[in-house]
Amino acid sequence: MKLMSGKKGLVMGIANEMSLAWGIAKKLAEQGVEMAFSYQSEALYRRIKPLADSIGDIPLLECDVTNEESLKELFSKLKERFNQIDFIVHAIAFSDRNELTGKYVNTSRSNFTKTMEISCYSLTAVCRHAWDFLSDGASILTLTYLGAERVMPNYNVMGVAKAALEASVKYLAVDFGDRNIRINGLSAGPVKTLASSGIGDFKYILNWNCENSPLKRNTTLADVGGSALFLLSALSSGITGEIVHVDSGYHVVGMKSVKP
Ligand code: NAD
Ligand code: IMJ
Repeated sequence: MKLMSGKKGLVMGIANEMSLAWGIAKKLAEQGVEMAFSYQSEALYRRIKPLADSIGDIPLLECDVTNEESLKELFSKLKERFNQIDFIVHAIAFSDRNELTGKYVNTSRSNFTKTMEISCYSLTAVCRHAWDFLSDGASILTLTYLGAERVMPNYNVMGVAKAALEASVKYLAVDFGDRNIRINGLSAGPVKTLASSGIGDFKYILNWNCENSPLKRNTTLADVGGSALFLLSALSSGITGEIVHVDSGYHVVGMKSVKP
């Protein structure tokens, strides 16, 4: 008997084979889940179709989280396929890359709003649309980063959005709690993905983490997938409203410096 046999759910935020959401989907597939993927735009379809095909019969549904109609359509299509769902993975973030560098104080009003809408409010919107569709015992997971708690160079408005996302996890945990539905955040260490490529000093950040972390290595997709599986399964039945760190550099403050 597999850990997630008979469980059904939705994974949002796969862009390619490096995506954290893909690491999670692969681990879930090994444990017998039935799932659907949602993807942001048509351009991504040809990238994620082969990934989905490699692990089973997975409906691919387009959904731009900034669009209420698109969210409505996503859940109505999901309802045609599943009676109820047992888990949701939310692995979505976006900010203007020009503002993920330099000083936070220069954040524009329009990018602040956009970043908050996509990277924070979308979780609440998804939960609202899923309200009647989640099973007793369901589990929701979002992805976050240490830059929510501490100032990380260049993370800027994304850090502010992640702080609000982490607070949303706590409020949502209370809203859903009396229905035995849990919601948690997984705070991952730096991993090379689309969302981290092109970020200034990213190689330096990876090297710093690798050198200074207790495990002396960086976080992998398998690490993220394993922790996500735990939080989405009944093994974590008492855990809700929490931010769990799968980040071996988390505890270490200013140890060895690593040349950029
Ligand atoms: P990624 O680029 O593979 O995933 C980001 C996803 O967000 C993409 O699939 C993209 O299509 C989606 N997205 C953006 N705008 C959207 C919209 N309007 N509607 C629907 N989807 C939209 O990169 P990733 O690193 O796997 O990021 C996934 C999550 O993990 C993000 O929340 C990110 O903040 C978080 N995270 C990443 C790292 C890291 O180092 N890579 C560390 C900690 C947390
Ligand atoms: C992102 C920016 C600055 C520093 C960063 C990151 N560090 C890490 C990330 C140290 C680990 C990756 N991360 C945790 C994110 O949440 C990334 C979000 C993101 C990335 C991009 C790049 C491309 C783009 N817009 C983006 N929006 C959000 O155009």
